[in-house]
Amino acid sequence: GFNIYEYHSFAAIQEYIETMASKHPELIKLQTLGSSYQGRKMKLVKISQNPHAGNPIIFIDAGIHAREWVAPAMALYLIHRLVMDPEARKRDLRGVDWYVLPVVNPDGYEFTRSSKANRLWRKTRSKSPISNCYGVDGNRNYGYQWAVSGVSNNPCDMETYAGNKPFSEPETQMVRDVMLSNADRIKLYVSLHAYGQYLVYPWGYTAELLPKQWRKLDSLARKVSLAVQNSGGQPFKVMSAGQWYPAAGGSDDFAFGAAHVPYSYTMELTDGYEFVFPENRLRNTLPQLYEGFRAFASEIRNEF
Ligand code: 0X9
Ligand code: ZN
Repeated sequence: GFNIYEYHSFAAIQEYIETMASKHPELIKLQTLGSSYQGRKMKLVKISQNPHAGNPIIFIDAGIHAREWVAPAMALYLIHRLVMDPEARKRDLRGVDWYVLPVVNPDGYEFTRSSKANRLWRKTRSKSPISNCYGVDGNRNYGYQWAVSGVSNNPCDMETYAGNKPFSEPETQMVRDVMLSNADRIKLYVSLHAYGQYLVYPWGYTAELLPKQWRKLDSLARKVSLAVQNSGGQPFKVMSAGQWYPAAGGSDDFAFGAAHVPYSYTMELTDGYEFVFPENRLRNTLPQLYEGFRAFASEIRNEF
């Protein structure tokens, strides 16, 4: 069987999703978004008790950064709980639909699994047309205030190369298209990352500016943090992404600024282990974090 408290290959994750969808066709619909640079099929998992109700959508993605394995693990755990736990299903699917994209950067993810030397790879795996280097930082590649801060324009930079233009990467194009084609219904977007136990909101591209709705973004984040803390987890540090450190071209800023998603966050999971979160801690940590998503859902359900 599939152990939800373990790290899995992209192929195993896909197979799990397919199996879940075929066992629960009344709850789960899969939408093929396209293929990654290296040809891996990207599937959006749509979980809904009533797809025709036009419920507000909570859109969660994970794994845009290859090495942050705990993020896809959390996204899969969300799917698992929402579908397999009868309590959670009744409570957390009421009045909201969940769209989950568990691995935004499957090529990078597989690269980090391929050898110990590559474990800390972050970027995509596209070949640069202007150098012998590989990869773009997907979270610098979104087309809102693209490249104005916190980026490198060197394709060989291992961390923050923004790409030669916004949305140069098929992977970020697919997330963009999910956001834009559901823009009227997505009320909450959360991009899962690691690490540091931060829950940050726009703007990310600058430390000088907060959205006029920042108090709402801030107070929802604090409720989520409290819910996680009340279940035994670590609280989140809550602030704007730019107050933490300015970096442009993030998916959170695009969701908020271009797709007009009213609540948009980057959630940096876990603290104390940097990027390599031990597999044997997933069993304790994922259920604690789930309580944060439960809190998200109850607020979104109430407000919209
Ligand atoms: O730098 C990032 O992309 C994120 N941190 S990570 O360590 N996972 O790489 C933070 C992104 C916050 N959002 C924006 N700066 N827009
Ligand atoms: Zn990240």
